[in-house]
Amino acid sequence: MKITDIKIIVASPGRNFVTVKVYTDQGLYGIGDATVNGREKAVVAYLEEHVVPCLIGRDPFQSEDIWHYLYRGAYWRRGPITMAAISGIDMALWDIKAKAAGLPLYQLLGGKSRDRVMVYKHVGGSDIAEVVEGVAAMQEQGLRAVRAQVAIPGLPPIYGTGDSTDQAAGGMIRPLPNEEVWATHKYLPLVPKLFEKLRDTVGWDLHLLHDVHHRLTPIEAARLGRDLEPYRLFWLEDAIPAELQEGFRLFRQHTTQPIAVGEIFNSVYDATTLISEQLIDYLRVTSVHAGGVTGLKKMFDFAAIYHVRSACHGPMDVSPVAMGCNIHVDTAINNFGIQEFSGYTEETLEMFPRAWSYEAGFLEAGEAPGHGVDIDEDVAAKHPYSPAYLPVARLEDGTLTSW
Ligand code: CS2
Ligand code: MG
Repeated sequence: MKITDIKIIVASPGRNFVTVKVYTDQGLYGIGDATVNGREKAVVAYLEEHVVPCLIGRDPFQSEDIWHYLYRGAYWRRGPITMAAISGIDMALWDIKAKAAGLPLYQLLGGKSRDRVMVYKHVGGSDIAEVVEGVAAMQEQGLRAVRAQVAIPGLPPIYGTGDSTDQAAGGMIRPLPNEEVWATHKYLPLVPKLFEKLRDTVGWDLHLLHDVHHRLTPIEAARLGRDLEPYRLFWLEDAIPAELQEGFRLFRQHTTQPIAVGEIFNSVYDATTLISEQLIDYLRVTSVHAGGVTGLKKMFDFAAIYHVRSACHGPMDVSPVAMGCNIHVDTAINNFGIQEFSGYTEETLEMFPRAWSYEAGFLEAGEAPGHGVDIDEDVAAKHPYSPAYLPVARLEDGTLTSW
């Protein structure tokens, strides 16, 4: 079999998605996701100018060799743009291989280690009462795990704190990023109050999670971890900037709160210290940003040696194609932890016909050959690309800060 053409489709059914379609001389094609939120066109150029011309005529079954050809062969390794491009191609190649075998992708990755995968969804609100109500409603819908975020009194609405303005567009700002204000001293005392109220209301069976969006220093994160210990969170996510692997030593030594990180990682080298020193419990890499199915498998197998479990990033900017690949990997590996699933707009679901399904807190991969997700190009054509960005955060005195 030979690759004959590769098409890159950019569309915005509510969010911008970059989708790769790899064609072969046998009539089979494969689909991949190569979306980098807010930097979509950079991946398109990388693929069209530098990747596609090198792959025409190659054997699509050689996914491992093509992965290394694009990774090592480029000389310029790693980075979100390079790795999203590799991810998109890699997903499409695994899709072709599994379709040719007539098998769902998870069968090529070792078969089923579980029938369905546990997910967590998001609840936010402008005050504690609203969040508690939302989490209780999720529990009633059968969710086993919920991420809870609350707006911070005294600050204007800010991304990821749970204010309703944040939920509407998934936090994306058009056409250019706005600037938001962050104040750690207003946030730190609030979060334990939220989880105290949540435990009083929803009890101890439901898994509760919280995302800090990289906003604390290691010692601030240590304090938050300690203050949250009575409420036994499933995890505390992205408490400190993810690139400071050594900072997790300080954080880890002060709290028994399980720690999750990795949604911005694109290579195992981002996490070798974190994993080998057992500074984290959950690795949040996802197929679209960490090198596709091949990248995820390598990273989760390495993590398994140190008892670190998987927790693929799955917000709405991870397209249903990457979600499909995540679910197949989640189904096959032994060290699965949990899968994030924040849901999609109706238009997005219409644009990506799929075999995976969600029901009452669990996702199932489905039995269609390949990863089971396709793209409806007629629907895509109705939703042209529209620039959108995540916000930028500043401290109250104007200093630019992480989020
Ligand atoms: C978040 C994401 O899902 C999460 O845990 O941190 O929504 C993240 O903010 C976006 O993926 C950024 O594009
Ligand atoms: Mg996150």
